[in-house]
Amino acid sequence: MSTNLTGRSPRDDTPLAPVETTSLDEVKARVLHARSICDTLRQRPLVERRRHIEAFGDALLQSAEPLARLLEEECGKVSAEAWLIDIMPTADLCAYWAGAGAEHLLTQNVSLNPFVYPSKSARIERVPRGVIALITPWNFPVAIALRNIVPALLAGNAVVWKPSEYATRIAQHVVKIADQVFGPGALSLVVGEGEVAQALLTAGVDAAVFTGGVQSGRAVAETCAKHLLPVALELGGKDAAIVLPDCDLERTARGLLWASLANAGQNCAAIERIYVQASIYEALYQRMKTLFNELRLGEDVGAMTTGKQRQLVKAQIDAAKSAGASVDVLVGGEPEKGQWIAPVLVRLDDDAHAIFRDETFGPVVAMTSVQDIDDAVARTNAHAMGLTASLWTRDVDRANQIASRLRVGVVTINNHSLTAAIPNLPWSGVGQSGYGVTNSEFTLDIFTRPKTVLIDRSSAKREVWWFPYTPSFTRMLRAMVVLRRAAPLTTKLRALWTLVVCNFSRWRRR
Ligand code: TXE
Repeated sequence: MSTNLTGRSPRDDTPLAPVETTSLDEVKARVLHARSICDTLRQRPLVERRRHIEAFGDALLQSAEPLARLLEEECGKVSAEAWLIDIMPTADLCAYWAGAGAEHLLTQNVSLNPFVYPSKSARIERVPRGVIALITPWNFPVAIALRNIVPALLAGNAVVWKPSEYATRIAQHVVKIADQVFGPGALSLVVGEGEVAQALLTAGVDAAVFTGGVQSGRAVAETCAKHLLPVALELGGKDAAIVLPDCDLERTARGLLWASLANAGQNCAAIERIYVQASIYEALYQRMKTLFNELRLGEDVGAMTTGKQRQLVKAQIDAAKSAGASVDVLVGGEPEKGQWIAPVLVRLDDDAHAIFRDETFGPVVAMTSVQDIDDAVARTNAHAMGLTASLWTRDVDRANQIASRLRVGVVTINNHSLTAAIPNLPWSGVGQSGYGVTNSEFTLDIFTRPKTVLIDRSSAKREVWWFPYTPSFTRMLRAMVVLRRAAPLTTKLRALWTLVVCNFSRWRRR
């Protein structure tokens, strides 16, 4: 039986329009329908699919105003961030996939060694998987979803999407636009919580893409393993920023603040651990404190999208205070209504605290000093998650060397948390940050599979390796192995002679 998802706006507790959840039977029906149109989608020429992606991007931008309002109402974003993170990147994303990105879907002809494989040619086609299950979180409900929806549809798949229960109205808006461009059912929606997501995974889909927390990610991985379903997981992060003494202090202070607090810190690539070399620690802290106190809650920093997450972050802040951390709280307090947290700037003597260990996903800037670079690298790499990290220094050569030692999917030098918006750069995690790749041609591995087609135009009645096997054939194989391994020249010449003689006698029998 279907029920309604209800909710209140994180900004001011205003009730949100209820949304009907999808019953488990209806989930199966959506997947069946998606499968029924798979052939049609797959057979659309790539040039037509490219045009659709262009039109989809344009239609989304045409309806950006209502979309931005929904992002503010349903997720509590400040207006600037709704535009900056969820809406603006759509243009680049669709332009990339309609243009250079689509080239990666073209069939590749493969040249084969004509002596070993005479008269043969081969090609590799990128075949769509069929029906993709997409499960997404609430923090960037448009951007994260589109990074998967756009390449999945371009590749010729149908997508059945289970958005976060905290961002369903936004998803409905996106699906309505997709219906107009791709036709009904190419992108379809199922609404509900984890149970609906699990039902989707077991309803006969061909691959799954999940972005969300580690706990749910593990549940998804278990189900996919049971059903041998290919899956890409993008989970959380506990990103570190490493600050060297020769950094540009002003740029670094501003960059660290932004990347810690953008989207109220509800970003898997938010900076959650700042490791500063001791000689610059005090100066950096003082500058960050000044900039921090200039922030405006509600204009620069948005609300927490969920009450659950707000409680979790509050508990981490309280625990840090009890552990003796120095905590600056943004002046002005929190509005009475809504899910607000006044951002905090936390200073700790070491990183053995929950706020440096557990994913925070909230408006917290946490910093500590380190002895040297080796110390900073060791602490960064010690975490079970490894999504992104940044290095702040004027010495780019040195930064490049340090970057190669960091156990993360993305390293940014003198910046942080912008690469996910660049569609031709792969985004992936290490350890508990998941597996699978978002963006770039590498993401096509989850949306397509390579299919090899080999054509033989030989007029010979048999291949040398076909039955019957003879002693001369085995001698020939031995000679081929000798030719492929290190051996004295005389041995190689003897092998070559054997090969010619045996091949000739076998060829005569064709
Ligand atoms: O995410 P969930 P939540 C992190 C962040 C946060 C934590 C939990 O640390 O505190 O995750 O957030 C669906 N099987 N990130 O609770 O639950 C769910 O309905 C299948 C990082 O919102 O992981 C939603 O659609 N699916 C992250 C999606 O999973 C399940 C962004 C994500 O929700 C499921 C968000 C189950 N058993 C939170 N249970 C990032 N990497 O950006 C829930 N879901």
